[in-house]
Amino acid sequence: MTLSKVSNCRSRQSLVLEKVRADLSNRTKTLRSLGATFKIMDTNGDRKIDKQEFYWGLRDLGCSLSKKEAGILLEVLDTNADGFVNFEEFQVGLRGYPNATRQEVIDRAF
Ligand SMILES: [Ca+2]
Ligand SMILES: [Ca+2]
Repeated sequence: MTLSKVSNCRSRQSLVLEKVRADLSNRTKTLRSLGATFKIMDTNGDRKIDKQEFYWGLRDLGCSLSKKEAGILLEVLDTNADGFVNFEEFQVGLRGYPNATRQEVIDRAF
């Protein structure tokens, strides 16, 4: 029972992530558009996305998740577990790991 619950939860996480990746695919093609998307979601401009910003930001971008789903996804993306998604976590979550060249571009852009 417990085991199947855990695996259901895991597959739900990846389903939600796949949905968001698909819905945002046009916005994650280039680093520039990904950065713009991040800035749209970061409404208070502190360079990290909290739960509220994440939920409403995704809705604004046409990707409607429930608050619960948005919360699950934020936890998936929040790899350092500080409760926020920073740009690096956002980028890694939606595109995969940055290579060295991309990281340099990010360092210069932010
Ligand atoms: Ca913010
Ligand atoms: Ca984080």
